[in-house]
Amino acid sequence: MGEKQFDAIVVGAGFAGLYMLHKLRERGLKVRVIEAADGVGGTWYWSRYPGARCDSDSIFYTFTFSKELYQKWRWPERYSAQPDILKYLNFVADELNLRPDIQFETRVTKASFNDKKKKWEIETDTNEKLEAKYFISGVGCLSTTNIPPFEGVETFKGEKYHTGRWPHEGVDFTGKRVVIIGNGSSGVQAMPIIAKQAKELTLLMRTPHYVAEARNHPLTTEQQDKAMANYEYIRNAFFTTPGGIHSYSTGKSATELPPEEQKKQLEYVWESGGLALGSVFSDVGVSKETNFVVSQFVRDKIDEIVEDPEVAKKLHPDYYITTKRLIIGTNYYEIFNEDHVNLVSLKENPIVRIVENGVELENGTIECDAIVFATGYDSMTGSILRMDIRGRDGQPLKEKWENGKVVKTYLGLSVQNFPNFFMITGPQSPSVLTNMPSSIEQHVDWIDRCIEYLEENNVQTIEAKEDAEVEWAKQCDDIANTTLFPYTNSWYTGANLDGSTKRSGFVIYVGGLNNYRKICDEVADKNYEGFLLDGANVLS
Ligand code: NA7
Repeated sequence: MGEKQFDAIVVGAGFAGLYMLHKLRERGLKVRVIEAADGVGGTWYWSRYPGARCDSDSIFYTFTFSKELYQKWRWPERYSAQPDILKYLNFVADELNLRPDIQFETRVTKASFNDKKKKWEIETDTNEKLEAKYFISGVGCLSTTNIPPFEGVETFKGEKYHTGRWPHEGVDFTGKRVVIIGNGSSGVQAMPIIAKQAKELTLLMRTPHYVAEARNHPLTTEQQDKAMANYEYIRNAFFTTPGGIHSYSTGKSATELPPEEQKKQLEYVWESGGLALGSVFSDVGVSKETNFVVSQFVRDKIDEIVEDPEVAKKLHPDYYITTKRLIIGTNYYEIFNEDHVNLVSLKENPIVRIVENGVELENGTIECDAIVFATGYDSMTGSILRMDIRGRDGQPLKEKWENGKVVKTYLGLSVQNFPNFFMITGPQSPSVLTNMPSSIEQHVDWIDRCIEYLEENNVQTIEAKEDAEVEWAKQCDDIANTTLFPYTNSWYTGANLDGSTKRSGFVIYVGGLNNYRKICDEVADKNYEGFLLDGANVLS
């Protein structure tokens, strides 16, 4: 095999790319990971905004495929801060000696399937041409930043930042007037920290969101020891739970409980902190009655915390709780009691344009020294489509997916007409609703097992069959339609992006990681049912 020829090219050196490299290399394959940054980490390399922190408990937000690796690392806090996750991924890269097979500071620009050679030809922004049998995307669902096309954005004379591309040296907002646009997880985490420094902080809010208290705290040595001893319990969550994480639940619908018991349970999870508002009752995602009980509880909490009733009312979310990702924050609602923190509802007072000295709203201009865009990502498909991926006959993936508007995959893993192309945490998989490392391990293990099968049976190519894609899209839609998800516009449907990229169909499998895993395993057990295999020893 030549210097530029590989068995597999993997894009991205975050959790996904690192584990994929490890697995395939253990299988004896020649693998190269291509990574745009100058270090490992993926999202956790770039997202260095103040307060950046994971919203899964750290003892679950970690690899569990190796007990030895799991037990070698101690998480310092209940929810890991970005620098600690980045340290962890560097530790993993060193422990598994992954760096020699990662090419940093390189971006894949194009990948085309050559039907004659049955190989992927990969081009990079460093003008290299590489060849591989397998082309695997580990680019993640939330990595291509979205700055909405506000008129005049280039005319602003102050500082501009996006939370997902924060300067590595940090930013000092002391004495500055700061406007922040966006109150998703990133904005909610950043605001209390920025508020401590800034002379004035104004949130321009399009949709109020539900924010549960994190109750983050350092982990004591005793708690860390317990996590190590509980390795099997933690690993088990990756396999048996819908979210790949254990979360407190009564196992009952709120409607089965008297109001005082509902309140007691909700108070308990509010005080314990974290994502359990979404799991305390079994049917919060499907029953309007239960959903109302939980969402009203949060609205009541907002009224208790925020002193000005007008401001509190503006902060009231009105969509079904958990149909957008529940946000985990620390002292978020509290900052609105501070005199120098202002809230503008964009529904009442929309942005007209960005001007030299601030943001012009319908009812006047807010002057500022810095604008923080906490406006999220071109989610699910943005990073995949940024690469010019071409399948058989040069068909661009962009064309097949109509620029991200219509996603067609089988299991979120494979695409018809794109042989030997795999996606880790791709659209139409459950990943964004889960603890990411749980989904990543499941995807990587499945792809690895598939490649083992192909190699052992001398199969040249594998790809989704067209009818399997149609059926999978239908399955994703059908399951979503039994829940409250379709009632809410969210980035799950691409609705946060302005312009042409709104999607049809539901791009997440909402049936849970545990069920998804079973489906994927059954497909493999049945010699890759729904896939077209082209090779010597198997019948497709
Ligand atoms: P999110 O969750 O996508 O949040 C983006 C925020 O930006 C959200 O409040 C959006 O409002 C707002 N936004 C987006 N476009 C606009 C425009 N045009 N005008 C005003 N406001 C806008 O991204 P995050 O980075 O916070 O979090 C991403 C994930 O990271 C999160 O789910 C966790 O998994 C970790 P909207 O709510 O759409 O009205």
